[in-house]
Amino acid sequence: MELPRYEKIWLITGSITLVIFLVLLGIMGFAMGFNPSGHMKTIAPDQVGATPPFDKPGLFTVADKEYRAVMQAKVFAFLPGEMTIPAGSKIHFEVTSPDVVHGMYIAGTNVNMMIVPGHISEFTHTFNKPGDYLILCNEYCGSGHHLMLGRIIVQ
Ligand SMILES: [Cu+2]
Repeated sequence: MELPRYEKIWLITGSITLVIFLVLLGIMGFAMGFNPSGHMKTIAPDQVGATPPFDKPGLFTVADKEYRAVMQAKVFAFLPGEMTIPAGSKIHFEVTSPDVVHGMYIAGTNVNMMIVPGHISEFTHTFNKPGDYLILCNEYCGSGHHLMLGRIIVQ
């Protein structure tokens, strides 16, 4: 069957675009480590304050230069709001929300999670460069959304 010229051009352009998209998706997923942050772990949102480990949010040492950050994203703060680690440290983040949907984006990194009530979001990141890393909520969560900030100080 002979296809009209413009239809051929359209099909070839579409196929090439699809291949480019899939290659980029593969590079982002496998080489750059971009992954969905949800690990399908759930928690009762109204029981977050009474459910370990979220009843005691904080930064816990796992090994040398390896930490576990148990965090709550709530209106309108991150708990803990400030963490200090040495450069080259790896942090395993475990974050949940007791109220509404929040975001957790750490500026200058690829840490960018949606924090959904009832779910535990997890992500691991290694902070190689010393500096002051800003944690931002990037899901509009209410009137104090713009005040919802945190800090990670890498020394
Ligand atoms: Cu917010």
